[in-house]
Amino acid sequence: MNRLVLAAAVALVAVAGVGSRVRAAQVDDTTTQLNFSAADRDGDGYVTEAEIAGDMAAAFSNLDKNHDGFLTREELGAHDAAAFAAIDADHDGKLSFGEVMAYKLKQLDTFDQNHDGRYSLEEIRHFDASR
Ligand SMILES: [Ca+2]
Ligand SMILES: [Ca+2]
Ligand SMILES: [Ca+2]
Repeated sequence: MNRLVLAAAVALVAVAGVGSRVRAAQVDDTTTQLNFSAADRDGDGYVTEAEIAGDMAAAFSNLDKNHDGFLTREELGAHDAAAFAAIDADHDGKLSFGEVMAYKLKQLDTFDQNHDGRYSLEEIRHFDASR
């Protein structure tokens, strides 16, 4: 369970583009597959938006140290200021879960190649390769 939450947290940090040290370590295919199977909760071979939301909620609450429903720069640690600003849609200096989800879904959207609203491992591989 801890490993799953950690994987989700790493995925969130990587997706958020914060923590450049994490991102500098190339996402290898094993990591992609582990993250994918962790996210594919019902094991049907596709990650849906609902499954992503579940995954993100776990990662989000893990990072939200003071549990106020927002992630601050302090809570995220080392970060890329430009990436933070890109996610912080209302520019209040903190990230709501809605902002993080919207950002992730927007990023993922272009990789939903057959536009069925879910992501296969192959589609996620393209996503990871693009980062
Ligand atoms: Ca699934
Ligand atoms: Ca917080
Ligand atoms: Ca905000």
